[in-house]
Amino acid sequence: MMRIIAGSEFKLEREVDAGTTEQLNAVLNIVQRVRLEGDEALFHFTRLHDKTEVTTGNIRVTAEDIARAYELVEPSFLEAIREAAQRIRTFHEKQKRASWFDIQPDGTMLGQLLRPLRRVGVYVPGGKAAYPSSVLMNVIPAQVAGVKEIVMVTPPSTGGKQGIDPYILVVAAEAGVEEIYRVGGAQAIAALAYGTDSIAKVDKICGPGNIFVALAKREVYGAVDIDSIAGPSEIVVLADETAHASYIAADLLSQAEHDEMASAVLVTTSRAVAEAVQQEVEQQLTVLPRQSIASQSIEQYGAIVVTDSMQEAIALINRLAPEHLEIMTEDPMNELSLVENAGAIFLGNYSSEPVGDYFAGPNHIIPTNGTARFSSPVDVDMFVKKSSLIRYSKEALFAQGETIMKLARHEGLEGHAKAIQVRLEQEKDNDTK
Ligand code: HSO
Ligand code: ZN
Repeated sequence: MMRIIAGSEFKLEREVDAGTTEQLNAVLNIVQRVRLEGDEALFHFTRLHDKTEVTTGNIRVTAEDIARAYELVEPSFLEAIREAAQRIRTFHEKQKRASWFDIQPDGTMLGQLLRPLRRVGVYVPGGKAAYPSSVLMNVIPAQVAGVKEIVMVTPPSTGGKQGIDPYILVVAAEAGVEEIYRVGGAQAIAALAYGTDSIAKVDKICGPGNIFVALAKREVYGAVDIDSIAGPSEIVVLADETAHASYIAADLLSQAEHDEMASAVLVTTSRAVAEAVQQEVEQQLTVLPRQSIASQSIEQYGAIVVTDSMQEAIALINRLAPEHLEIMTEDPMNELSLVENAGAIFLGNYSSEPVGDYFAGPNHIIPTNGTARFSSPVDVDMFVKKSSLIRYSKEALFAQGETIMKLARHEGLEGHAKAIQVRLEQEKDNDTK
């Protein structure tokens, strides 16, 4: 039964898996060996952990593998994923930003040059969390940013005997990924980070994975960029007395079914809604195929919080900074203006979270575990880097040179001052470049 508690009693206590010392040591060893030994270690650990004989000749997924995968997937799934991809692309196109140049009256030009990362690696996990939708959510923003080379890695037998799950292959192909390797785990992360003979190194690694993948990403960070390390899914629903209990219960369960560690919380000003949702959750759980996962999540990390006022409810939400927030109140725009911390905000009765998980267009890779306080959903910017541009005119340097030298000398850096001075002393020179 989902507990009903008062606002003052609620604290989300959830230890997110940081890995054991043994796991960390295993990962350090794998990363180090792949860095030093390349393919040999990559193949070795794939044999050891994935029980698959991967070689230079068969590590890469071929055009025939893709063609075979297309024969295995349901045509209506293909149609649905194409429509989703289109919407996700349209949304992310709106995020594109241009380089800018600012020319000042003294002839100085300052600006910012935006360039896409050259090569990005997307990790696709095996097992129950191999979501085709997440492939789109990683690949499309990178493409929109202009990343030329997007490479995917995934464990060799996610689809059991048939090798990689055909749905994953088809979605990757639909998204336009042309380079896919049959490796996973910490060894795949290390190969992407440092490069081997068969996999060229990338500039950034993204995508979710198990604890070994998460630890490996942490370990290689610095040699490459990584995305954030995602925690279990979270949903908070904010409701007043006008909300529908059956919708709220269904939405809470939709995220509770992801993971035993997922957290689904209702914050409401209405005692009647709280009680109705509690009953609905019990009832709806009985017919949910993933009942066992969802009920563990609900028991451990779920709660119905009744607050005395809307202000108290919103203060609690801002403290939690949830990954997903649904606002089901009379006019959600009123509450929206007070929300400061939430990764994705769903407004009104018809914006159920799965709409955003699959189809609306915004990214479903969103900061978890309170990190929406300072970070954002995956977007095009995450695949772009910026270069500062400085072009001084002679006039500007002459006007500001003394001031710059003052700052340099204060720091004891005479060489810096001289670099300015040598120019100021060339006054006769009428070169204005
Ligand atoms: N709600 C998940 C994303 C997802 N849902 C994928 C279904 N498939 C984390 O935002
Ligand atoms: Zn979901």
